[in-house]
Amino acid sequence: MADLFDHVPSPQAPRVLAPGAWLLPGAALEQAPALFRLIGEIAAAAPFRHMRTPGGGQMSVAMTGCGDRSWVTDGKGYRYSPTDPQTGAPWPSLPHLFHDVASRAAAEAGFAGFTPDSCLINRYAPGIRMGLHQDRDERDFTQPIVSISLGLPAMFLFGGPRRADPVQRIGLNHGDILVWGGPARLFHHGIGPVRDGEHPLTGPFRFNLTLRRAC
Ligand SMILES: O=C(O)CCC(=O)C(=O)O
Ligand SMILES: [Mn+2]
Repeated sequence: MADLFDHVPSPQAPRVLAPGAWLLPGAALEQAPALFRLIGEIAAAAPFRHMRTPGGGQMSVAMTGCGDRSWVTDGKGYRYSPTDPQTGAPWPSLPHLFHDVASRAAAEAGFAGFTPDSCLINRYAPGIRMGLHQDRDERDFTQPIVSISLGLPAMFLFGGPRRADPVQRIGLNHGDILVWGGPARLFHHGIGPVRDGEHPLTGPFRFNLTLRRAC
């Protein structure tokens, strides 16, 4: 009967991508259904939206967030806001499960004591990508970024401190966690175009939870 389970994904050994950067394959598989349910609850209060960029464009990735503050962009720039500009209300609180999964992953990657206060939630439809960028709107760069992937697979582009540095291409699957901090904290990164597909949990989408210490 073993072959019945051959295709059930399971956590695999962590892989170092650069000093301070780790891929933890399948580390959130067990919690994925609960994480996805919580995304639905958050989105009921703070709906996914396509935010404006300072340059007048629009983000193609749909976003929402939770926590004491969440990342926003509009004509005034990039920043963390304690309230959802769309509703004027505080963001939904950061679920304990988000906190626990992220802080356990961070510890596994060598960042013990990570206490996120913010989570940006990204939703990618097929064809949508995220260009190379740095996460640099947080106050304390000694704190890592923890990124949890759910649903459709994607290609993570992981560069270096300079925009022109060579880029590694790392396949991300449902339940994978990435952690980058320390010497890799300001490395450029992005997501290649998500391919068409249908995931049993998330349907035609990839979701990404990015847990941060914003303040
Ligand atoms: O979707 C991802 O895996 C990366 C998201 C990201 O880099 C961000 O939200 O800043
Ligand atoms: Mn980022």
